[in-house]
Amino acid sequence: MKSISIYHLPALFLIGMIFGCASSSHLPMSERIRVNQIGYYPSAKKIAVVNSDDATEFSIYTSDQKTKLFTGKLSEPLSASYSKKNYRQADFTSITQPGSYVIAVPGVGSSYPFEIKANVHEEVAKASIKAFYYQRLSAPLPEPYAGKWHRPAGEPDDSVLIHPSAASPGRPSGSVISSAKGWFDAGDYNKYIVNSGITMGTLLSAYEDFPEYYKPLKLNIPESTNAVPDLLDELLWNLRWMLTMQDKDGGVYNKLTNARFDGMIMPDKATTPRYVVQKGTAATLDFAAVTAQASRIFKRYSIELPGLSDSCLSASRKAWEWAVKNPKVEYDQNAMNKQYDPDITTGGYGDKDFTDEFIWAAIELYVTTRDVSYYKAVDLQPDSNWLLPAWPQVRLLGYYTLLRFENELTDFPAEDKKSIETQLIRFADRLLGQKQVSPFSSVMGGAKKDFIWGSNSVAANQGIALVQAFRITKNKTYLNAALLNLDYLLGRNGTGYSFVTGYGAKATLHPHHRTSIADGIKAPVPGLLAGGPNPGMQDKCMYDSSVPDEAYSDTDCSYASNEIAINWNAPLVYLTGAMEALQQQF
Ligand code: G3I
Ligand code: 9MR
Repeated sequence: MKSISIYHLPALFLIGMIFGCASSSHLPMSERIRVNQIGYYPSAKKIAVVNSDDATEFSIYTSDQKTKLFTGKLSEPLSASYSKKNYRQADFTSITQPGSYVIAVPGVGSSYPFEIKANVHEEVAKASIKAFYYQRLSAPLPEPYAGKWHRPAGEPDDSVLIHPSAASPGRPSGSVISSAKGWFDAGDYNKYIVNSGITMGTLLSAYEDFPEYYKPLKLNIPESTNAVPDLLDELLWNLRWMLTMQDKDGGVYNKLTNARFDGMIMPDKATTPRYVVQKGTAATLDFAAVTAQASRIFKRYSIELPGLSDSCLSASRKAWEWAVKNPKVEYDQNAMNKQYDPDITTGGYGDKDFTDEFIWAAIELYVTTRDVSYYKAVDLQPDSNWLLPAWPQVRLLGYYTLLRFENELTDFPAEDKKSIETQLIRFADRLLGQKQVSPFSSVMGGAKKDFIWGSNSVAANQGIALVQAFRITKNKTYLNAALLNLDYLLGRNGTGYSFVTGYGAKATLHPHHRTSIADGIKAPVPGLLAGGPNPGMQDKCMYDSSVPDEAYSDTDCSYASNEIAINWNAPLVYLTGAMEALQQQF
């Protein structure tokens, strides 16, 4: 890649301020200039990309386009890996002066406005957590907390039917349990343990990695006045639900669901019968991991939440024991439907391989209890094939935990520690390697396989892996790359959208999210991360492009590219929180 030259900025800035440079004559906004639409930290890397064959120059103006601060040279054209369009980079890292700006490119137009300032991602970091509040079931969302998105309670889930697939001696088919609270999963109103597992693990890890950042963070939720940090209060809403999903024998139901997806209605209008469905090994182990991790975190809050930590730990142990006795119970929805009625056609989250879930649960139990028998119960590193966390792939969550506590774990063998650290660095270096091929300068998009259903969670989870590598090496290359992936999510990408509802001049407006569709309010519920480009286009909706990094449809039809989901928002929470917490390092 050719180096990008910029004029001597401080001098130019000074000249601009003294003489007040000419206005750009208000170039029209052009979506061909891609920026992080929220903004940049003063001392961080700042890149925009411009889709142009022939432009050579760019200028930075104040966002009213009245004052030009400087002019710089665009890079040579870089051909995008999939669309083959020409993009040129504008590197304006040297601008450190806080303010609100646009980039203007003659013949192209001006960019969406963005800011340069400290704490620039604070609002989006908070909104990404508050988004979970908007997903709460079983309680109304009053206006003081929910603003214009206030609404009545959805699904009380206080009398949920035991589906025949879930019948057990104490709980025959058709009997009723209470399984209230929780977040609804995504655009649909169902609650799935497997997907809650990675979501909760990611949120709890954000807290464990950055407690000093999260402790004072206020989200304006009903619990904001208590002594528990708001992030923990919010995830407690889902934890309380998860705890109800364990049968008396320790096994955990895969999901709480209606038989089929609701129409596009508000949650209080969704009143069809709800079932808990079949226990399974993946759900039970994910539950064991989450409750073990929650137990050690909530131990510090035993005055505010008496007994919670102990209940979590005993639930976790029981779940582990069930899974050891039932190590291969797959959730195969089609097979289940052949055997039982009614048929269940909502999300499957059907995983077939439980190796990673065993490793994650064993590690969380070991770290919480310091009982080395959990650690020894699994082959910790069955292979060196590291895969980014995703709902069917949770092994890395366990490794992150081991590294987080490595200095406190007296029984953690030095060779295991060394080998996990080495593998993590190798993994992060592989991610950095992909970055070279993307004109967007992000690791995200460097490989075609990044563009799966929920690809934006790939970008966020890559960011987390890079933050983990930074934590153990203190090498800022990883941290810088993590921030560039956040830039990707907030607008510097092949589509030009900021994928977080409510944040960015051109942000996702029409997510496949029943509440946003049915509430009669123009603006979608804020802080939600859209799934993102997915050339699979399984929803058969209208897409502007089928190119991997452009195959995105901002229509509420598009569940394959424009749904939202808790397991996608959680890594956004982590990544935005980490960038805010670590911003002094840039
Ligand atoms: O398992 C194969 C793997 O072997 C292969 O290498 C890979 C290649 O792409 O595909 C893997 O399967 C994919 C699977 O996710 C696991 O990643 C499927 O192609 C893909 O269609 C599937 O997408 C899932 C989608 O449901 C459809 O089942 C998404 O991950 C998952 O996030 C999404 O979840 C839905 C819930 O079911 C219902 N609630 C909304 C939620 C979000 O859309
Ligand atoms: O709304 C559903 C969404 O939450 C799921 O992720 C998606 C895939 O399972 O399915 C959506 O529901 C659609 C169904 O699968 C097919 N008929 C249209 C439904 C709503 O668009």
